[in-house]
Amino acid sequence: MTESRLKKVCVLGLGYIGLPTASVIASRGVEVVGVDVKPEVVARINKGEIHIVEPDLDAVTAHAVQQGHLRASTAPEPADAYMIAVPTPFHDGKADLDYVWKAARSIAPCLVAGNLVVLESTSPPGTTDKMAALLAELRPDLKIAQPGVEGCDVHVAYCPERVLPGRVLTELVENSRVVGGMTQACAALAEDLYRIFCSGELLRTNARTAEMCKLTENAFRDVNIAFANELSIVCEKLDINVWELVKLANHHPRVNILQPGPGVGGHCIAVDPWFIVEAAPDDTRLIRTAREVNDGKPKYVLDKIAAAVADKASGKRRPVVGLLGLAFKPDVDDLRESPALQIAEAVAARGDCDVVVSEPHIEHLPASLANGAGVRLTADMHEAVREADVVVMLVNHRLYQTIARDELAGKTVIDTRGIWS
Ligand code: SAJ
Repeated sequence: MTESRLKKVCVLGLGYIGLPTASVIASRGVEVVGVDVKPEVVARINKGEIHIVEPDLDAVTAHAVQQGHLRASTAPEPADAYMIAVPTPFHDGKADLDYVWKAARSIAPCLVAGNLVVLESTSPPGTTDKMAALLAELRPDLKIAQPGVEGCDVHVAYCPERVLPGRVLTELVENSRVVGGMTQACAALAEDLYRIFCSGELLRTNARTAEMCKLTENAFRDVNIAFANELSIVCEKLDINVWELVKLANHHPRVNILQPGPGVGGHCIAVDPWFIVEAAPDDTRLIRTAREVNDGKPKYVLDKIAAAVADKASGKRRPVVGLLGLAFKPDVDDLRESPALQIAEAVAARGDCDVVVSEPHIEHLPASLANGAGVRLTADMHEAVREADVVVMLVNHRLYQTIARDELAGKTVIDTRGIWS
């Protein structure tokens, strides 16, 4: 990697994206100040510890802090480049950009000529333009980049993150990045920033296209998972094994169907397509329907569980439902927007069955389940299977591959991930 013009970087938001990004840049010997509004997060990072679960991130962060390259703070300070990686939640059909505006307001007093400001947070098209306009309003003494107008004091760009939780450190470095500059010069300076740590291709475009590119990638995946989920329902009606079907169809050189599941979770794929729907509500029938298909899948699974519980109810004792997995996808501990958790909450609320939950990546049940009568977490997945009359496979964690077929004998099995198909 070449010597960068950018010697000090300020990263705003030390969450699932900001913290790994700050740590990786610092690991290249660049001075990094990570900023977060939560004092407890700042204190922890300054001790060389992390507050999120991501393979190997603890060691990279600890080393960067020990070497003096990474510090955390609750307030931004002057730097050469600012990266904004704050949450952009979606409420009531609208993207909530408050954290972006707060972050922009917080760095405005620090800006000097020659600076670069990059927005990484998932955002509706046009957000970077609005952020630049806000900075221009707050700092009339500086020429802040505006779309397509070359010649500025402060460069502005949009560069979406694209890393897969669980593989963040590898993908941060190896994935190609779309670098959307307000101007050519902005894109060139942003490219310098990403070259510090990124070995993938850096693909230049304008900010608006880069914003849409991020949304498009996740909507593409959502639409394709919806196709698989719809197929799984059709196949069940037609008495066809969907997993075998998908495997066979994928032998065609131009077919690549994704895997059906209990629904789509996480804070990206289940959310980002709505940003496109919000931007063009009358022209997004497919994207909206895909969201509805995926959001409808937990209810479909719940109906199957209800039928199985009714079938097992004998009058002598309450049937036991064994739920395997709560996370939003395999091999992570993240329960946010998890369809498995949504299903578990609804089963726990039924009141006509006991529930044994296995989730190898957590130590305590989340609050939404912890108070339910007849719900308990076990660290032993085999026990969850052994005690259950109805076994529901919700998350195909690698560890579950050790559950033998014999253990399922005599039980009603609802396998939403096809691991026993
Ligand atoms: N899922 C299925 N079937 C599949 C694949 C996934 O049901 O065949 C489900 C998962 O179980 C999970 C959900 O979809 O509930 C999303 O999981 P994921 O692994 O597809 O994606 P995320 O949310 O972990 O990360 C995505 C990635 N985007 C794409 O692959 C296009 C990642 O690269 C992005 O950086 C991330 O969103 C983000 O932050 O936007």
